[in-house]
Amino acid sequence: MNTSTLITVAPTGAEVDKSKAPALPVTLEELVSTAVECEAAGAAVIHIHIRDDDAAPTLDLGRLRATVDAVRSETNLIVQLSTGGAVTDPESDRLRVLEAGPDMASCTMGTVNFGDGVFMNRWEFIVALHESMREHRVVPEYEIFDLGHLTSLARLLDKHGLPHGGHVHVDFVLGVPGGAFGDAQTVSDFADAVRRYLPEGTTFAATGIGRTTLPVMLTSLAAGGHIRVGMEDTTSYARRQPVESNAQLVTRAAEAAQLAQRPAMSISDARDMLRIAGR
Ligand code: KMH
Ligand code: ZN
Repeated sequence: MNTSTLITVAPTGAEVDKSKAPALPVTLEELVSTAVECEAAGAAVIHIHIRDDDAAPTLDLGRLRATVDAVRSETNLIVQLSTGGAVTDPESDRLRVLEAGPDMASCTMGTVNFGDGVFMNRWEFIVALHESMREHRVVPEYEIFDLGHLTSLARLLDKHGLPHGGHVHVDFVLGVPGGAFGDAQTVSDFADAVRRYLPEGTTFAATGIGRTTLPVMLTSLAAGGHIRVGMEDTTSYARRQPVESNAQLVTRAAEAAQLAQRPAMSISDARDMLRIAGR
């Protein structure tokens, strides 16, 4: 059982509309102040998607570089860029994200229906991303939306070797319409599959979309896993109570971790666990 809990914040995402969730950080200034608050509340990793001047999702490399620099200059957080982007983003742009020089990047392990869209992740693309991350010395977080994505990860590691740093860390993203259910049994089943089929020492985190946030978070804590929270995944704090800020979600996650006697992991312990060199 892990002693402390890695808390990742995913503050923005690509799907939530700023006009419907005014607390969503979409400008660089909003993102940096969110990062500062979430670090103080107990987050160790920030999973970043950026927006353009119209608050639409973008993978513009110049903006990504400026974002990495700004978050690094104001916080010690581990900077994880999304290579998932939005469902409309081409593979070439998603691969180029690594050129912005993050500590970590997401790597989704398969295609999944994503609401009315399709989040496309072909096998050849996954292999290219995995290998490019190694070349760029970026530590992956493997995103698991469905059980078959764990099968693909076992195959990837078997055929193409361990990622940069040698540690394998996965994140279950549950409750997406088209992916696995966001409930306690699914977290337990996925955690069991990790133990049975992935390298010893593999760590997992979990996040639940929308109203699945709490059962997924609490089960992950009970199962020895880590947690991701943020407005990318939920904009409701409770029934009829919109999220006021990402820090509010991180604070609740840190309190739950404390209650489980697995308090929020320090950034330096997170770097050790994920094998990310210090800056
Ligand atoms: N926005 C989703 C299509 C990731 O960041 O890598 C993909 C996503 C996963 O959010
Ligand atoms: Zn994301």
